[in-house]
Amino acid sequence: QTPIGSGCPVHQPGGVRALLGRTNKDWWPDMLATEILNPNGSSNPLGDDFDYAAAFKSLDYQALKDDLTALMTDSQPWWPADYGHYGPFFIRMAWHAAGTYRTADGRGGANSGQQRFAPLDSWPDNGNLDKARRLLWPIKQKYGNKISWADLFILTGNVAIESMGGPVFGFGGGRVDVFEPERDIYWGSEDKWVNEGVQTRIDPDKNMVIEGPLAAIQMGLIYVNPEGPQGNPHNDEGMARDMKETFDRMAMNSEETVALTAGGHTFGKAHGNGDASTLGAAPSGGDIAAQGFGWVSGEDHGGIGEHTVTSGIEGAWTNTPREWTENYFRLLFDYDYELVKSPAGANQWQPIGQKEEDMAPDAHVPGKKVPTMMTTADMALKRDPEFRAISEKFRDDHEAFKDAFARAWFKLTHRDMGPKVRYLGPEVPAEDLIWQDPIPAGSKPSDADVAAVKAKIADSGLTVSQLVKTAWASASTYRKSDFRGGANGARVALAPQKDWDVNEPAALAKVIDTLNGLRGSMSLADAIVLGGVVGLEKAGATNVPFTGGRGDATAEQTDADSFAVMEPEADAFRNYVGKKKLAVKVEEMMLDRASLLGLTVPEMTVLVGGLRVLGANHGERGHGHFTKRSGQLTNDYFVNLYDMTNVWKAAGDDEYVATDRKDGGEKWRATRADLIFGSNAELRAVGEVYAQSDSGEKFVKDFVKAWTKVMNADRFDLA
Ligand code: HEB
Repeated sequence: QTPIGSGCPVHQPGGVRALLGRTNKDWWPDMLATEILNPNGSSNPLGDDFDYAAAFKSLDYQALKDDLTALMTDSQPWWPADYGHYGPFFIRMAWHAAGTYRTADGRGGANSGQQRFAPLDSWPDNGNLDKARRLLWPIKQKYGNKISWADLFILTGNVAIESMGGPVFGFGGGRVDVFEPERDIYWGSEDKWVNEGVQTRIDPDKNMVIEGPLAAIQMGLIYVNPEGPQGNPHNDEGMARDMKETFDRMAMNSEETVALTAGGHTFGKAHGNGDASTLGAAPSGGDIAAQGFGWVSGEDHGGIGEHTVTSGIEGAWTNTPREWTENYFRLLFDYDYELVKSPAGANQWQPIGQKEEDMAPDAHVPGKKVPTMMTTADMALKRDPEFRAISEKFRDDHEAFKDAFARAWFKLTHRDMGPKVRYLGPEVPAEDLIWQDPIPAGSKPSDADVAAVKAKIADSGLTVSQLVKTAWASASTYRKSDFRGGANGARVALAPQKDWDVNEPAALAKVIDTLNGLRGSMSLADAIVLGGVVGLEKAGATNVPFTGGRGDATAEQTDADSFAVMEPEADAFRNYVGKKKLAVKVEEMMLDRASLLGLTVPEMTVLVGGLRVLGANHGERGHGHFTKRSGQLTNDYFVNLYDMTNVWKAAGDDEYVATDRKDGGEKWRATRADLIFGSNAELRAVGEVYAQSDSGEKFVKDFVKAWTKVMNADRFDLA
């Protein structure tokens, strides 16, 4: 594992890290190890049969929204609302829930309610959001399983915006809660938080770019450091660069970035009116009596209300912090700003010579007026030339700003929900949006059509290897993290996927052409999957299930750039390694891909073993092709891998050769992705089951089941 700060050139954007990095146990050694009770799965108390979509449909949606609206102004003594309105606080909660999303692996984001768990509940940037979530508890308690926490966070953000007169584009429910931390998410390997001065992740002088899939600039932040790169308020260029890079990694362009930041900071205030050093531990390290609250103030006044310290920055952005107005850009442009320190010692910018009517009301002391402020990040919206042009446009055209904010907010909060068919509720916008990866509805082919196309594929001369590779290429892009990719839509036939090296473009095009020539009215997406069925049946499997009804997307419905981040740098299932030097081991990438496909260890194992003997390897690569009966679905892969007459030796970069123990003759070649099934005790234990003499039938059955799971992973239309 390469330490951060080494400037290692393999840390390129878009890379994948399956490593755990720093884990909750590393951060909080005293945390109760509940995971020992559920080593194989989930601690979900609702059980596998719980159908959230059905529960949501029985929700009295308007009653819930009315309760949320009332909550906005129902100030509680244990956490008094600024300006008598919790709206801004809840917007920040929703934005921080959604804002951990990153495009490279689709992980993070709002769709599972992760903000309730470590490490996110204790990230310095999520300071005091424990209170926001607790304010929602009576409502969650009242509506129970009909609204998930994950949906509630986002809906509350929407209601907050609406209740302050802001523009909202819509809401889709359907986020299913998890009940434990998602341990498959890599959040970085640094052992210090941002407030402990951890190294910032972009540093041109040290040749450093943000590592792998990460999207935040320092450990414990959602995006950028509000005070400037590494806290330096004078690095204008670096501030804008950090904002562009981090927002890009969560699928936002500069216009969306400006709209979101300005729109968000139209509301509310920052909190730094006190001494940050008196704050107690974050929730995950907090005292048991604090009952999940963190950052408890050690000061006599309790550190609430006017004394709150969160980011350490103090003050409102506008003179009207509980209303949607045009004041953010007006104040940004109408004043020059000077650098000042908040009471907590943070760098922030204050308007020079501010008129009294432009000052903000104090959040708690009636009648008191205080200067407004801007963070260094806000200042970038006028100091960076590209941001400035957008900001000026929004200042001059408020309707354009409103529309851009509403749309960007909708995208921010729904980007990780996948296709629109997954959205629930009465406020789902009718308009299709390109980032939803729209797919026209398919129609289910009749049994007769399926049989006819099947027969034609079988007679087409396409080989088992061609059919299996093509179906795998199509379906295996799926990722459960943000529900993108998969066979539906047949985007494997469109740019950029058709040109990905891993897909062997020329060979793929031939198969697609042939399938297009014989599929009749069946969608290409269905024909590709049906081709896989034919391939498996030719290889000896029987009763391979097929569920038609996929649609075909067009190039216009496909945002090629947003698919580019999904290109695999390696694919152990096809024994493929691209030209780019990998930041992590190929077997770690295999684990990462299997996790994104939602596979278990046995499913991953049986798929690799089966795909090898079917001839699914990339190109002509014979590595791991441990069989003399190519194209037949047998357990030869495991039998030969565990054969003690072989001696394995490294023969080059990620290449291994097996020779016969007696005569020294070469027998097989393999990669790390093969040999890991022999060297890792757990993978070996599973592989041995498939190599046993009693497993022939089980092997085929399990392979077909896992294969079908991958082929149908994106069939949300079936649920
Ligand atoms: Fe924000 C707040 C920063 C973006 C919305 N912010 C805030 C603060 C800070 C910030 C520092 C303060 C906190 C305390 O409390 O202290 N942001 C920031 C940054 C960024 C941002 C740096 C990037 C550039 N925001 C954002 C967005 C949104 C927001 C995107 C949405 C849309 N915020 C917000 C709000 C608030 C804040 C609403 C207020 C809260 C209260 O009031 O509580």
